[in-house]
Amino acid sequence: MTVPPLEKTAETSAAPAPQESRLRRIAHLDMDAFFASVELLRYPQLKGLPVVIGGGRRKVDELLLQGPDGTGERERRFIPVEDFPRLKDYVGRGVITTATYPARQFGVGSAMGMMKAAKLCPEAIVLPVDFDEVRRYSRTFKAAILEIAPVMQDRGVDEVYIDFTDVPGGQREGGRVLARLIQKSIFEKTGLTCSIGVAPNRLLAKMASEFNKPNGISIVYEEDLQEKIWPLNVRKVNGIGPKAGEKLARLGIETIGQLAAQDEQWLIGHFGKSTGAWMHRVAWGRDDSPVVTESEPVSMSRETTFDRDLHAVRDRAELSRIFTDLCLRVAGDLQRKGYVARTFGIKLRYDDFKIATRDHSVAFYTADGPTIRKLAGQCLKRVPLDKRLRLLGVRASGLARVEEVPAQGPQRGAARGAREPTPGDSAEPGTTASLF
Ligand code: DCP
Ligand code: MG
Repeated sequence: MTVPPLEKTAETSAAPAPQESRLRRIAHLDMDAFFASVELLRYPQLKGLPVVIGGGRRKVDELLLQGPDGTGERERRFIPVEDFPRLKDYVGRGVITTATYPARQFGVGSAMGMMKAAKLCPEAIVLPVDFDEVRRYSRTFKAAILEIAPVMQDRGVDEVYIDFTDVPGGQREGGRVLARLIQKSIFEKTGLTCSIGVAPNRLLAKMASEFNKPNGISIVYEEDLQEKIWPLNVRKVNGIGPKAGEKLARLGIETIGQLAAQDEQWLIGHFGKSTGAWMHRVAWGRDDSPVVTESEPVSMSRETTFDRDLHAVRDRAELSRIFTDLCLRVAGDLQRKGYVARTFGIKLRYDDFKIATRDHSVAFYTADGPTIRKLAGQCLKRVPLDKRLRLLGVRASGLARVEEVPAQGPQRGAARGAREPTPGDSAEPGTTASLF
């Protein structure tokens, strides 16, 4: 029997409501204590204990596997808790990358010096990060989301935005039903928990995902602005950093509500046209930015504006330290995100606001900090360094995913890079610096 066309028409009109009548529902998902949780999968005996991730890449794994007498192989999950290294025994200048929630109860957390943390929680177990493992889980949890909701924006190793608006179930209970499904699927595939905030836009979703951490869901509607968002500190707005936060505090503005109460023109007067207007918008919970399904990044960079202008000769030591730090940060970003690069460059802004950039490509890929320092350092020889500097930046481009290029020893790479002739090396005699 054939279906008459009329019935088809009837079916169409009974289809789900058109897009316009749906609420925009955007989720922000953030993994809980991510690097630490990944370690707990490997060492389940540490569950519920204070654990911090930090310190250099030590051979903790091998030491643990061998046991105290250095002989024999031990299975990871049977290694006694007493054998793990403790914070109280740590000596060095390392900082904590993240901490499990039991460790956070002692006041220990991200970016805290390990020796300082040891005073707060001496018995906390210390493990180094395993970037390969972290990346593997990062890919797995994102793949689990994409099976359920196709519009996902990657925001780094442990967080994503997801557009729930047109996903089946995305509107039910304001997004809670779909959020639960995603949490369940991620847990089944990885054994890891995450927290999800669902809101009318990315701005509010990002704040909401923190409300019920760990393993929580929180749903925010437009009408919740006053009750749930306005009491928060302005620093909870993604984009208001320490400097803007301090300036707002000096102006007597601590909460988002206080920010919303300010006249837009007054904010523009203090922060400039675009930032002032943006602050006013975000304080009122407005954000139209779409969830963009991104392609691969083309470059990764770090830059810093100095507190005071620095001179290449007189402030050489300080500049050199900052430059090295930027290179190591770029290396860290590449490693964390699973990339290697073969073009490295620098950016300088002089005290007259003129900008100079140089870059340098080599025949091998690397994400090694000292190698990047050497290669970017060569670019410095090709820029004038007689004026004071306001800003210094380091950029890596020509990226490839680490698993897509053959393994190469960074030392060999560095040596080759250093020997490569670079056009323009002879420019600006007298102002070139082997300084850095
Ligand atoms: N990370 C880092 N350096 C920092 C902060 C974080 O390398 N200064 C790493 C370690 C974290 C991961 O990034 O595990 C994700 O950062 P989050 O801020 O999301 O922190 P966590 O996932 O660890 O904890 P939370 O449960 O608060 O999200
Ligand atoms: Mg997280």
